[in-house]
Amino acid sequence: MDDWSVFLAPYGQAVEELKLKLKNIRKEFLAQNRHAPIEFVTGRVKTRESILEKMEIRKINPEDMLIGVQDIAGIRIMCQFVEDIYEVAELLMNRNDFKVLLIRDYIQNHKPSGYRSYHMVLEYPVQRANGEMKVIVEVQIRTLAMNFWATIEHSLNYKYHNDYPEEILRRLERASEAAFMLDEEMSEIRDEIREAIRIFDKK
Ligand code: 0O2
Ligand code: 0O2
Repeated sequence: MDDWSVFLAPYGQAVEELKLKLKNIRKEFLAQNRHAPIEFVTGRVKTRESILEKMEIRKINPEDMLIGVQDIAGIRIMCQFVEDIYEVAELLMNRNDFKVLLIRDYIQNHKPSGYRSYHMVLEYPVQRANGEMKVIVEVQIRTLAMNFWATIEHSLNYKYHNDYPEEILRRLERASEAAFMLDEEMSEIRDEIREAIRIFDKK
């Protein structure tokens, strides 16, 4: 193994362990016939090339890499409803197998690009052959609609490198608002369903 593989190995372990734990939360809800606030989970470890590229773009010195690049290990949690995002965040905050270091709520304050998502930076302890090691993990929690928008925008970025023509920028903003309205509509429907169940249960 080269130096990078050795360096990245604990990050890979953290991602695998967290994915398993989060998927189990979903299973637990479903086993109890409850609505699962987690729809699905993905995870990845940033590649060496991608880490170096981010450092170059953001002018991060090598000694500041661990502070400057907090998403070497990344987990993405997809939810059906916006309310689920906050339920998942609460669940994560109450756990004692890792520490939540900081939260960035890009739902209450969406990015100028139109990006919406709820980010948590965790300090996750992994058990290695030489003892415990604390790894920084970025968790992004978003609805399926937010994920749809972010995935498309991310792909477009490969072509435009953040330098979008006015027309594309305008369309992306509109698409972001449309995705947000879709989430709001779905939340209304969710409330309707809950209300219907309550009425049905009373009968
Ligand atoms: P299931 O129950 O088969 O869906 P690994 O290969 O070990 O790195 P993993 O989890 O297999 O890890 O792959 P990854 O890429 O991290 O996560 C992909 C998971 O997200 C897969 O689930 C996909 O099925 C699931 N997924 C992707 N898109 C969607 C979607 O639109 N809806 C739903 N419900 N799930 C999606 P698994 O883990 O294979 O489990
Ligand atoms: P990749 O390719 O996903 O790994 P800062 O911008 O300095 O306030 P920082 O450290 O960049 O903060 O973290 P931030 O912005 O909280 O989260 C960074 C990650 O969020 C990005 O990782 C993306 O995954 C996602 N993200 C943030 N803004 C956008 C956006 O406008 N569009 C999309 N599609 N994703 C976004 P990377 O490393 O930039 O990219």
